[in-house]
This record gives sequence, structure tokens and C-alpha cells, in this order.
Amino acid sequence: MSVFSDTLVQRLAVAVRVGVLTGAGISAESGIDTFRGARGLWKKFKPEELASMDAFLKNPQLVLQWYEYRRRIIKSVKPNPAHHVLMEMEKHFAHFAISTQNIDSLHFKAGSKNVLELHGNILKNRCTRCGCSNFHPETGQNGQPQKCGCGGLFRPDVVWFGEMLPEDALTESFEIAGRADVYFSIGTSAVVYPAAMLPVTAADAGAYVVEINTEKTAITNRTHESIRGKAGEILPALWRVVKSRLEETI
Ligand code: BV8
Repeated sequence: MSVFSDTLVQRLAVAVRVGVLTGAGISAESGIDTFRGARGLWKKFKPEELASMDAFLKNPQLVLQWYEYRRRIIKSVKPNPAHHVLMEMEKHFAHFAISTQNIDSLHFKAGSKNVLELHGNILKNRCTRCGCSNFHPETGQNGQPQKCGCGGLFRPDVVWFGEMLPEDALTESFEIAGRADVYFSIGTSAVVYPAAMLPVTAADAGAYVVEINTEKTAITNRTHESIRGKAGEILPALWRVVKSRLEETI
């Protein structure tokens, strides 16, 4: 008895357009803590106390230390089997794209090309005033943010709470969700907007929406199929079943 419905396997076997939303859970098996889990990054602090411009201006050292801490972890980890399967899917389907909330570059490291970073990328930083990007660490000697030539401060090139998401990435993500035959929501608690609207948009537009998560989420009831388990185990197993279905039909 497969953990996957025959509908899902069949839909994937004939799908032309597949979209994916990923969150911190897809990187958990690479060794990056999620935000809201038991050992979550935000256990000690609330998101607003760290991932917002107010927090940065109020206590730049604390915020920059948090990002430096996360950068060190992210630079030391590798993609896991879930990232690798999505890279294989991109090669198989005629139209395939990942909209990720993650800032860890692991989809790119796994070889995925069509990746839309909705919340930016922790490995880059930019000036708060002129927006120029600077690949030097944004902290000076004393842990204070480095100053740009224009007088602005360097900050991580990520989207903080209260900040707009990159318009092109967001618009394209909603277009992909609106046209998908199958739409995955993988490793996200689906509580952060507007990213959390993508799987619901896909469902409303007629896609077969499948969630892969170790727990129930805020959108589980809006998906056609919610598979409990680790993305690094579920995705390889699902892809094996789909590939054998494709071989049967040759
Ligand atoms: C904005 C970058 C305009 C920085 C992050 C309605 C519409 C629009 C906005 C809002 C709205 N309602 C509220 C808002 C405001 C706010 C918001 O959504 N607040 C929430 C908390 C209610 N949104 C914004 O401010 C956005 N900006 O919309 O601008 C605007 C502004 C103000 C007011 C209105 C409009 C900007 C949001 C972006 C914030 N930046 N990150 C950084 O990373 O430091 S958010 C952060 O949360 C990360 O990006 C993270 O990816 C994201 C979501 O979290 P998840 O990825 O889902 O991670 P989480 O830990 O929660 O869950 C992990 C899941 O994985 C769990 O379900 C777990 O069970 C599962 N899991 C664990 N292990 C595994 C697994 N699953 C599978 N396998 C495993 N092995």
C-alpha cells in the first residue's frame, strides 16, 4: 500500500506544469533549524524582535549577530535528498519552478536553476539607503553595521517583516501557482504571508495541491493530499514511484 494516492502519482506522470513552495522544513535535514520548531531559531526571540527593520535599528548588534550565527551554519551544510529530487524534477517537467521562503541557497547548491527567492538571501547584503550590494560582512570591528559610502548601513539582503517581497519573484510565483497542474507545499508552516497564499491560489486555480510536512499546518485543509513525513524521505520515495509509473507507460 503506497503512502501516495494513485491520483497524485497519475497527476505527476502526466503533469506539464509543476510549482513548489518551500519553507524552512525542507532544509531541516541539512541541519538548519526551522523557525517555529521545538529547537526553532525563534525559540528565544520573537520574529519581530530579530527579522525587522525596527529590530535592526534598535539593536543592530543583536540582529547582525543572529544573522552571522545563521550564516556560519548555512555555509557549513549541504543540500539533502529533498533538494536533489526537486532538481531532478526540474529536468523532467516542461515547466517547473520553486518559490522558496528560505534564504539559505540550498536549492541553488543542489543544482536547481528556476528558483524564486521570496525572502532574499542571507549570503548577500545591501545598503539600507542606496541599495547597493556589498559582499563584505556587514559588521565592522565592534559588531556595529558597516557604513556604506552613501552613509547608509549594510544589512542582510533578506526580506524582513513589514517589508515588501521582491515584486518580480512574487508576481511570477503567483503566475506559476495559477497555472500549475500539480503544486507542492513542502516544509512550511504556511503562517507567513503573502507566501502562504501560493498553495491556496494554486488550489483555487485547479491545481492538485500536495503538502509534505512532518505536522499539520495552517493550509492542510486546503490541500488535496497532505503527506506526513520528512521531505528528505518522502520526496525520493514519491519520485521513485512516479518514475516507475512513467516506465510502465512507455
Ligand atoms: C509583506 C526572511 C507587505 C528573514 C522571513 C497578509 C498579507 C501580507 C502580509 C501580511 C499578512 N498578514 C500578516 C502580514 C505581515 C507579515 C506576516 O506574514 N506575519 C505573520 C507572522 C503573520 N508578512 C510580512 O511582513 C511580509 N511582508 O507582506 O509586506 C505588508 C507589510 C505589512 C503589513 C501588510 C503587508 C514579509 C514576510 C517575510 C519575513 N521574512 N524570513 C529571515 O529568514 O531571517 S519569514 C521566515 O518565516 C522565513 O522566511 C521562513 O521561511 C518563513 C516561514 O516560515 P517557514 O519556512 O514555514 O518555517 P517554520 O519554522 O514556520 O515551519 C517549518 C515547517 O517545516 C513546519 O511546518 C514543520 O512542521 C516542517 N518541517 C520540519 N522539519 C521538516 C518539516 N517538513 C518536512 N520535512 C522536514 N524534515
